[in-house]
Amino acid sequence: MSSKTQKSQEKTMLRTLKGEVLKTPPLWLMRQAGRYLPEYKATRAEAGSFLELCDRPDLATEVTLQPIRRYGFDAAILFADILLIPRALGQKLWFETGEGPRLEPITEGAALAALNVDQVHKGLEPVYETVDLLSAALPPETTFIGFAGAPWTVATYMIAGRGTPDQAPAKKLAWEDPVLMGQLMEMLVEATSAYLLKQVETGAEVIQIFDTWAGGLPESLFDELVIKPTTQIVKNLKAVYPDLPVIGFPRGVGALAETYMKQTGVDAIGLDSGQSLTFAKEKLQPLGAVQGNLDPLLLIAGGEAMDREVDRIKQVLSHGPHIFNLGHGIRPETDPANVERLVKRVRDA
Ligand code: 1CP
Repeated sequence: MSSKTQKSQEKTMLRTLKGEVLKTPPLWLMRQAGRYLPEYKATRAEAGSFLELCDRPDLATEVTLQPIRRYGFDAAILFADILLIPRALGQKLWFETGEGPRLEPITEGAALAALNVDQVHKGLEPVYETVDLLSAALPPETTFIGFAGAPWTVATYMIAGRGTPDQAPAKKLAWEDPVLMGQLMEMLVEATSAYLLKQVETGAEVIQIFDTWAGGLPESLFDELVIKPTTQIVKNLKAVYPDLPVIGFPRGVGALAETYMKQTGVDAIGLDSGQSLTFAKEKLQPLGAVQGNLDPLLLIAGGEAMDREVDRIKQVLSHGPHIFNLGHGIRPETDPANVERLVKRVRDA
């Protein structure tokens, strides 16, 4: 074992992912780099646009480091976006100011055939350079998380051409044209596996797979669109890096979280704010580490209400491996002082 590996084995996040139960859980927050921080807004303004920020390794590195400097989180997550994969496959991507992402929707075979999985690395080169810069720049105690969107969640944007409240366009396509849906899933499994393997090769120590829209799928679609593609990606990653810790975040899946952990082979699972902590303690922690699940709105409210919930989450999950986090990303209107208070509470109380 090299000295670099030896040192990284001691990081609290990696220890927890291996099943160790620590008195103080490691802590990081989804979307910890983002618009609630004035320094993020300044760097984003310097970049000119969100996509330009993703494409500038120096600036993407800077915004990844900002919350680490400010709060000393135990993990840093690569600054990028789940929609960079469709763009690298050849689908046009842009952001409408104040609205969100837009893509040219994929509704038929011809649009899918125009995408090219063989060129995926080329479009993602700036991300790999960011990973490389970060693996040299991060403090030795900070775990470096790489990530990608899960095929189903990425497909919901590729098919609708934008974010949707109920993912109806993608669900409808899955029922109406399962063959096309299957081909899209296959392409995304291949591209995502290649993307994540390259992130690990370049320096990421942990991988998180974001399946934001996994909730509310009928069980047959859940199996086809969430379980199967995720299982294949985990298998592809572990075939090359057997010890790589993988965190799955299938948001909003309730009791199916247990099936997800058992079938996909992930080492840990992210808990959304609606997940039952008793269920997590009894059914999920015996299978691996759990991560979550403070309500991001409570981080806006702050104060003693937040303190009480932090204490409750820590207490209920204290008998098994636990990574403290939110149930979803930090919202832009969050006061950075509340994040400071949260960090103190998790670590000191
Ligand atoms: O204005 C801005 O600065 C852009 C806001 C923003 C940011 C900060 C977007 C656009 N993406 C990101 C970064 C990002 N996205 C990260 C970086 C690391 C971090 O700090 O966490 C990560 C992990 C993501 C992942 C992501 N992007 C997800 C999955 C997690 C989640 O939040 O549910 C999803 C669904 C996206 C799509 C996306 N990108 C951006 C927006 C506004 C959205 C949501 C679109 C929608 O559904 O309305």
